[in-house]
Amino acid sequence: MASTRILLTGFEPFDRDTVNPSWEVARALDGWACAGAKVQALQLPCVFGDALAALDAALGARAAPTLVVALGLAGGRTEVTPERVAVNVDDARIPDNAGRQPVDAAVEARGPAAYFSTLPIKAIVHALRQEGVPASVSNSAGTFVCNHVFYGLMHRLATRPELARTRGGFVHLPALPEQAARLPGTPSLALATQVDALRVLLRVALTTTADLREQGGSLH
Ligand code: PCA
Repeated sequence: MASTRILLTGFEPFDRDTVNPSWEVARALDGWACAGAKVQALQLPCVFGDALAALDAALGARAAPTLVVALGLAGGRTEVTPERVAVNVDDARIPDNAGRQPVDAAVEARGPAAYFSTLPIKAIVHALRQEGVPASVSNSAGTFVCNHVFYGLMHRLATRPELARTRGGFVHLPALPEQAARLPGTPSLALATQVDALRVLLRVALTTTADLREQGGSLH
């Protein structure tokens, strides 16, 4: 019997698209059990503020989750990319799904400039590559709704006593082949591969206590 929960979030489609791999992956894993924990999938609106309200409702609804992994699409990326750092800024190049387009606003007015992921991002990348899945550490989650949710999540884990033992982070995913078919030249990864990647990622996140020390930086 799985006694703890993993909250796995994905986003609704945005920017006039009809599908978002992050939600397709999350919902495919709803109910999946791993290392004594069971996945609860949650869809977040791609809307500044509302996305964090939906996250709050799920965090508070039951006992604290062991692990929270938020997923999002990074169109143009070729790999599964665990994010290293969330920054305290909303700066939207395009409107969100409610037409909001904040510029240089803080995610949390009194929050620190940034938070690091508490997922073992190096061990995750290592394990994914060993499974034959392209993966790299990403050093920027951007400044749109994904970074907003990542920062908001890490702020909650850092400041709410009941979430002190919950690990969390954010992972950007490449587009799906059907999206690449509509936008030729876009890199993509099949849904089944992305779902398998998340199974590996969640297992590593639940079973790794100290992260690997392995190069994951970039020059720009
Ligand atoms: N990707 C966007 C927001 C929702 C999503 O899936 C981002 O990277 O901010």
